[in-house]
Amino acid sequence: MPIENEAQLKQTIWDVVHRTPVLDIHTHLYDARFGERLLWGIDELLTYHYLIAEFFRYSPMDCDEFFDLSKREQADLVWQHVFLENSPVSESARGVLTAIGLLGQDPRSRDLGAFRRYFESKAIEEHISDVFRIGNLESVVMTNDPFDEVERPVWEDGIPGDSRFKAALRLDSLIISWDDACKSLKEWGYKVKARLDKNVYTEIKRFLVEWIEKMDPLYMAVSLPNDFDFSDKSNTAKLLHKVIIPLCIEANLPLALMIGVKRGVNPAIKLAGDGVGKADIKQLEQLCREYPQAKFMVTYLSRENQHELCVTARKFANLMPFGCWWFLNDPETITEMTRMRLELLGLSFIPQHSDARVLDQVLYKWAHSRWIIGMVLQDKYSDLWRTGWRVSPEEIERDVARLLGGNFKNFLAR
Ligand code: HDL
Ligand code: ZN
Repeated sequence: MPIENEAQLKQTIWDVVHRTPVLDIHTHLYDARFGERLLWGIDELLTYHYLIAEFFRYSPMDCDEFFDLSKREQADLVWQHVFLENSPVSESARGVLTAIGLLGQDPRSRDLGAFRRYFESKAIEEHISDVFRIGNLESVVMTNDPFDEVERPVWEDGIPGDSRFKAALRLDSLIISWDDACKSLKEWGYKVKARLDKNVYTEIKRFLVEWIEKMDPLYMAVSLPNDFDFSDKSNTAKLLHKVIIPLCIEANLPLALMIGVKRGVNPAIKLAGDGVGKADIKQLEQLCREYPQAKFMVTYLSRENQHELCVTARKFANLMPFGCWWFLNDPETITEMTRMRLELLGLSFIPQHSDARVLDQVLYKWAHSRWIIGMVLQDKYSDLWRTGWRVSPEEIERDVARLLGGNFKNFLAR
């Protein structure tokens, strides 16, 4: 049925954005096979490191004293300070309430005990299916680390996984701290030494090929500090050029570069203590120019890098910008970035990923993002409408499917 006017156009966009299943391309979720690594429930939601950072802004409590408490005691304190004594207006706090509301709980009750009883009444497999159904998720991509002592045995045992959870091979443990990784690889029987040379590169490649075999990852990924220099003589740079990028090309796997984190700005608050720095876009320009056959999925952590990422993506078709990462994952910045990307890149980008660490977070992260992406698309298609160009409902479905998963799948298949 053709769209007759702007009101119908906006309604069609809204409906399509909300009924199109999402492929969530970067999360820290795990399927049930990984046991304790799969976080879910209200106490995990309340002790998300984003909320812990906010707790310490309200409470003078000593950090070590807080972290010595049980998860439940920490959650009680976050609930008290971030939700009850101050209205939960931040994105992370509001998100908890959106998530439990979508699960049928009543945030108006403010009854933390009732929320806990709800989650205690759920079996994990049933809960996973509920979350995927309510969140309208096609699948999520995990962050998988061969050096993680809980993950390793699960992969080595070859236990079949849940097809809704895809793998991504995360490289930080291997290439950011090569000296530590080298010790582990030696223990596992690889002929490596701290000083990198051709033979060591060959062994590292063998290690990675074996893990690609085990995990069948959709891509490889690494997060890099804002001041990382691909051309320097660091082990990380050498390993990227000598092993990682060539292997990504050979295996036709994208390399996801997540650039701009300053790890441990305040180590006292642990995971919550990482900061952000603006990176030099010249690094990415050089990389895309030097490796035209490689496929780079890139997200920057600094708001100040977003426009130049869009401009650089206009220069290189092998560069796929993705997501509103971490400190950018809030309505104000998602709106700005999505609008900028549509205006500079059309539909050729991946607007969002959840980065969820707790299963239930995908509910709020995607509910909030669908709302914003829907609002921005309504604006942009209205702008298009005013030129006299007409779009059909099928074309809107095609376009939205690309943004919420199709562009990622096409980039993998390139
Ligand atoms: O390096 C990453 O993948 C980041 O997303 C970190 O895990 C960070 O702690 C995070 O959870 N951001 O949302
Ligand atoms: Zn992440």
